[in-house]
Amino acid sequence: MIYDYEKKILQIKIVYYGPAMSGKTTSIKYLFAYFNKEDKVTSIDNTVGRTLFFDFGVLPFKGAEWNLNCLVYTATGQDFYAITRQATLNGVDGIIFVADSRVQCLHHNLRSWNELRSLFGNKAHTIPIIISLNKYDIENLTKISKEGFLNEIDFSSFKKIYINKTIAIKGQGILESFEQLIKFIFPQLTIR
Ligand SMILES: Nc1nc2c(ncn2[C@@H]2O[C@H](COP(=O)(O)OP(=O)(O)OP(=O)(O)O)[C@@H](O)[C@H]2O)c(=O)[nH]1
Ligand SMILES: [Mg+2]
Repeated sequence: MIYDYEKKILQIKIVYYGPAMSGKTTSIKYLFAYFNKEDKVTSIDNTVGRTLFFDFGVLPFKGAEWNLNCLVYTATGQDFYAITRQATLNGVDGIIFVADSRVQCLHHNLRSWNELRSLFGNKAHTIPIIISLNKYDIENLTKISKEGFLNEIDFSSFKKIYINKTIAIKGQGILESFEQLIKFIFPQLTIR
């Protein structure tokens, strides 16, 4: 978090993290489109749209006295670029962990979750985290339930954690997750 007292701007950093192909880029694109800022997302990706390094954009919000700039990133899920994930997490204020809710993806989700935890050490328990069980629209396949995932991660040791089912391709739950994360970071603030 960075305070610019002269310009009265508060800057925070939010990172969408999670295993490859879980829907991080789709989520951030929906979020920016919702705030009419779809042209403000810069993606460093390959020719088939897989994230190479990160996606990045700034969402500005006006407050009565101070303005808020949310720097939003996605980390690449591909392991070939794993080294970039640590850099993307530098100075982060809140995480949206995008999991693939299909039961066969549980192992991948947990591997990514454990990596995130190890990159943070003890700080992992105090940083605000939203878990997004994404791709909940996919039919005919067993899904990971909210309770099921929370039981896998010893969630009671986390201070600010919230879990939500999402469908990023339709934008379902994306705003709710973002708003909940902002609430964790600034309990007094309502964003517009
Ligand atoms: N059915 C369904 N497909 C989704 C959903 N969200 C994302 N997808 C699809 O899943 C694929 C991967 O989505 P991305 O947003 O590129 O995933 P990512 O997490 O950014 O992937 P990496 O950058 O490679 O780590 C794309 O084909 C998306 O259209 C969802 O909620 N439901
Ligand atoms: Mg991506």
